[in-house]
Amino acid sequence: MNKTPIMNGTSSRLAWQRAALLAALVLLGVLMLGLVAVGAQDTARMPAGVELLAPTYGDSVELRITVTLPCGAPYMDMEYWVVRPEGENIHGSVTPLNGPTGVIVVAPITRGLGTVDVCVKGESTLRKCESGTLNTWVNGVDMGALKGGDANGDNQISGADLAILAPAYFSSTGDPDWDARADFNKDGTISGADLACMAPNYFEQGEEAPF
Ligand SMILES: [Ca+2]
Ligand SMILES: [Ca+2]
Repeated sequence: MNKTPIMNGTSSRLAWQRAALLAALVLLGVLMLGLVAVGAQDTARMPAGVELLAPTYGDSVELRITVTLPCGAPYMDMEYWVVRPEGENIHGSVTPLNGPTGVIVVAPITRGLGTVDVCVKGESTLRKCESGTLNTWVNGVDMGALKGGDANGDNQISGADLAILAPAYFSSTGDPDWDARADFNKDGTISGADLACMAPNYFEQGEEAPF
């Protein structure tokens, strides 16, 4: 007779424990679903963020102008022009461009793909122009070797340049008759090497500046 109330009490405690366990499991389930949902949301956001950071094709490109300096000169001040049918023209300088083969990097170019005209002139070279294209992220145009001997920088090689070289012949840096304008190969002396740099181009004229 005394056992029944005890059994009823135990049964009741078990029922409460089961109900509490069930409630805890339901709560845990809700929390887990929430975490999965937040994770999914973050994953969904990531590609959009990456897309926004990446430049769109054609918005910003780079032009690399390769120039071979005359007579193996190791460096030379260089001026460059980039002409485009659409978008702004570009005019700049590199002082000095390191050689004997140097690369002028023009970047970023922001608008308009297609053909470009590129001209370069070294401090003692004739101006040279070539065509290039802006079709991809990094574009190259090779100007080849520039012709040296323009001591006075007027874009032609003539008696006026020889008249600068002649009085400085056989001089070295620091000598009273030294004239850096005639040191076409930039070796610190004015010698037969500079005359040989100038001679094949005598009477030649460089291309006109595009703007
Ligand atoms: Ca000249
Ligand atoms: Ca020299």
